[in-house]
Amino acid sequence: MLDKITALKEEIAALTAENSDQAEELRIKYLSKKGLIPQLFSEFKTVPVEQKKAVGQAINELKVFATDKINELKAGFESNESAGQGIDLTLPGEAMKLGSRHPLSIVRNEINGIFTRLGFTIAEGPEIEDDWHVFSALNFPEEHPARDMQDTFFIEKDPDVLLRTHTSSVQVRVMEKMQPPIRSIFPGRVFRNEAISARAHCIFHQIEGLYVDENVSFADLKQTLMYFAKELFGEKTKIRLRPSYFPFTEPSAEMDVSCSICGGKGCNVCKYTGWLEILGCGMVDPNVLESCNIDSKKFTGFAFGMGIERITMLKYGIKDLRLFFENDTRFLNQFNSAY
Ligand code: 2U9
Repeated sequence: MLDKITALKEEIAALTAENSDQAEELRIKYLSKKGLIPQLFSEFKTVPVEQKKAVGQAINELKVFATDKINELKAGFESNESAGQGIDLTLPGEAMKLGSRHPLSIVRNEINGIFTRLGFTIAEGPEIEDDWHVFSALNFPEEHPARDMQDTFFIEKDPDVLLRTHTSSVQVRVMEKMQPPIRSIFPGRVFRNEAISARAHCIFHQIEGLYVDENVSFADLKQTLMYFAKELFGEKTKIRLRPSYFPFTEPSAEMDVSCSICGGKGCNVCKYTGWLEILGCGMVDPNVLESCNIDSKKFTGFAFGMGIERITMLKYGIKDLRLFFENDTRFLNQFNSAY
């Protein structure tokens, strides 16, 4: 009898089950009323008196051992199978974190929107350019410093393969292909060989504009840019034009807007002048029109150009331009827009 109990104990110790049904079958086999262990209690009657104490103790221990073992098997499945139960599947899921638009994209899209509402189309062109489209067609004299290695990135030591320093090259490409009326804006990345600082970067973004047709005048330029400034900075914004020089426009001007931070009263953003310089502009030089096969006796045009980084810094009071390129989410998450 004691041998039988020891054998059963070894058998039970080795028991395994793959699910709770199998564990229940084992309980029935060993512990139910007609199970193997209760049967031992029946056989106990036949045990000689002198062995009764030891055998009785062994059967009781076996029962406790078998009960613990089978409960242990069951418990493993209960915790597995109940996973997923008790969860309310009708609850809303965890919200996915949405990204936000880059501030440069927000401002570019806003500027694109203002000009497309005025009837301008948007044109894009290559970032890798040749000397003609970046300089020669735009009336840059041979010895002009902007052609210098200091400012322009040349590729493979070939002076005719370079990274565009402005998007004006796209205007040239459009004018070469189309006759007026032309009314387009040209957003894009540009490259200049400059040391990176809080105010300058070797890669930045521009939007330039061009309107060429019969009888386009400086008054059209002024009116268009005044509308643009009021749309971007608010209805109360004033503009002023100061004479300037660019190789591709004549006459040329720089445009200031009244400071949107202090309303023109003077603050540290406008350096206590009340004005912020936001763009350059002018009437397209007749030489440039002729370079692009447009009759400068019949057509005139105005053009303008602005740096998106600069406008974004002024609009949001951002002090360091390098923040735009660092992809720090603590900076980027602060911008949210329908654009
Ligand atoms: C053609 C004819 C004329 C584009 C112009 C500017 C003035 C200008 C600068 C602003 C800040 C560049 O990003 S910036 O450094 N741009 O001041 N751009 S007029 O004139 C053109 C362009 C193309 C065929």
